[in-house]
Amino acid sequence: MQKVQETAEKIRTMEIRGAGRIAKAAAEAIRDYAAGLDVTSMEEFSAKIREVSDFLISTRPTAVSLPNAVKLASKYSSGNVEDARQEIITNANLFIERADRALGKIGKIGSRRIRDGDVIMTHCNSHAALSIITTAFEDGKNISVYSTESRPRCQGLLTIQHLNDFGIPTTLIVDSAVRYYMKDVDKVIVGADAIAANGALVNKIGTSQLALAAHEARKSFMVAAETFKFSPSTIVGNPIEIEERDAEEVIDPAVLKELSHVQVKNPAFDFTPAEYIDMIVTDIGIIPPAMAYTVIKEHLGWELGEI
Ligand code: RUB
Repeated sequence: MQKVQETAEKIRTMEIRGAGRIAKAAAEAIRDYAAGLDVTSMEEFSAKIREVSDFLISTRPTAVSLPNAVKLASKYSSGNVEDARQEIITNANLFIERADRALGKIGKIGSRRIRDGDVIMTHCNSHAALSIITTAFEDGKNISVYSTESRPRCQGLLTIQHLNDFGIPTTLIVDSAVRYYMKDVDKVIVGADAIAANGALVNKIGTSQLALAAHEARKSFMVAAETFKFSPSTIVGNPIEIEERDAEEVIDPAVLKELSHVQVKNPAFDFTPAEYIDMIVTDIGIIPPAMAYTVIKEHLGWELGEI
């Protein structure tokens, strides 16, 4: 349980962050927990796996990759503890391998949509979006990037470091400069924390501003998302919860304490409606947002009765 608690803490404090990394860390934690679980009955085994799954899922509510990873990794059919344990180890490893391969596939598929000379704007720090950008660059395309700062946690600083390591010409801008620079951009590429069944995107707060500005300027808006970022429960209308984080990420608590009429809101993510999204680059190909339901049903393997 100690490793599970450590992983949960790292996800909560964002030492492990980004929907894809969170999902892989959760699968690893379930796998290692199952491997070391000392129980005498199948009932106890099932109860403990369920308890740990629920605990991990509660760490960051918006990243749908987390429940998807936990569900796929902790799947077993055997009624015998040793066989069920083995099934979980195999399924978790399979999930982690697929997640790693998915990033490469998204890079390959998405980079075909990047033209030589393209100027790309990105937001926050998405490994999937960066996979497309760096693959295009490694294919010899002469591209450059505008990266937002992504307040309050400034994940944009991770993005510019990554792009700099590849030698990709990059401009860092503050979040409020998105519309100002959109005229200089050819396309926007962002990642996803979740994709709803209706094709709406949930991603870092401010993503919908990029989408609106891109729409206004008639620039293409591309989302990079592994299939495990699609949210099955949205099929039946369940909303995706937006994580509200601490005020101290935005303002020094000592300063805030003196401002008795002020409150701080700090939502970590926002919604971008499907109508602003031109394409979603997944590991199984490029889809229009309207095809999100098909991905959930046919590629994630969720049936309506399960939700
Ligand atoms: C990260 C974020 C990323 C998505 C996709 O938010 O919004 O765009 O998670 O990332 P946070 P990836 O920093 O709050 O976790 O493509 O790496 O899964």
